[in-house]
Amino acid sequence: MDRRYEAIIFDLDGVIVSTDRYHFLAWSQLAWQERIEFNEEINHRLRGVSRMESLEIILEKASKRYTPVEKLELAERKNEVYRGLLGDLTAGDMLPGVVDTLSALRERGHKIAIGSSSKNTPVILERIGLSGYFDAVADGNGIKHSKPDPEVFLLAAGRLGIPPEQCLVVEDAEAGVVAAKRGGMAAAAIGEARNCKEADYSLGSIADLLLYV
Ligand code: B16
Ligand code: MG
Repeated sequence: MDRRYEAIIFDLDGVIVSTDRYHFLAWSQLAWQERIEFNEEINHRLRGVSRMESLEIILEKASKRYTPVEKLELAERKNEVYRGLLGDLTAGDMLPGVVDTLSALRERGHKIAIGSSSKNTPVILERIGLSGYFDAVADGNGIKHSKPDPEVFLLAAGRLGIPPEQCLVVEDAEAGVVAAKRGGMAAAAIGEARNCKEADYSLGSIADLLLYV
C-alpha cells in the first residue's frame, strides 16, 4: 500500500492519554498553596512545554520572587502530586480511538513513535500498557530543549531511522505543531491545537489520521 508518511510520531499527553487533567490538578494545587492565580487560560499555555518552563509561566502571576533553589523545590512538589495522580492511570485513560488507530497504522506498515516533553513518559506508558509497543520513544529525559524546539521529534525520527520529511507528527499543543514544522516534518493537530494555522492537517478525532497517512 502507498504510504505518504513512513512514520507517525505521537505526542503523549493530550494525544494518547488524558494526563493533561492531572497536570492541571497538580499545578492548581501548587498555585493555590503559593497563593498564585491560575486558570484554564494559563494552563493552555503549559501544553507541550517542559516542567521548568511551565513553572516560569505560572510564576508570571506570583507576587514574590523565587530563587533558583526554591523554583526547583516547587517543580519537585508539583511532580510529586502529579506522580501520585498517575498511580490511578489505567489503559482506560487512553483517549478514544487510540488503540484501534495505532494498530491500523501498524497493519499498514507505518513505524510509530512517541515524541513527548514529559520526563514521566516511561511510567505513563507502563501504566497504560503500551511499554514496548512503539518502535521508538523520545521524551523529556533525552533532550535539552523542549517544544517548540524540534529536538524531541528529531530524536524520535533518528531512533526510527526515518528522514524528517517522511514523518508526520500528531500534536495537541501549538508548541508541538511549531516544533514539528521547524524539524521539517508534517504536523496533524488535534484537540486544543485543532485550529492551529501552522498544522498541515486538522483532526476531529485520532481515527481521522488514517485518511491522510
Ligand atoms: P513532566 P507532552 C508535556 O507532555 C505536557 O503537555 C506538559 O504539560 C508538561 O509540562 C511536560 O510534558 C513535562 O512533563 O513534568 O512529566 O516532565 O504533551 O509533550 O506529551
Ligand atoms: Mg501534548
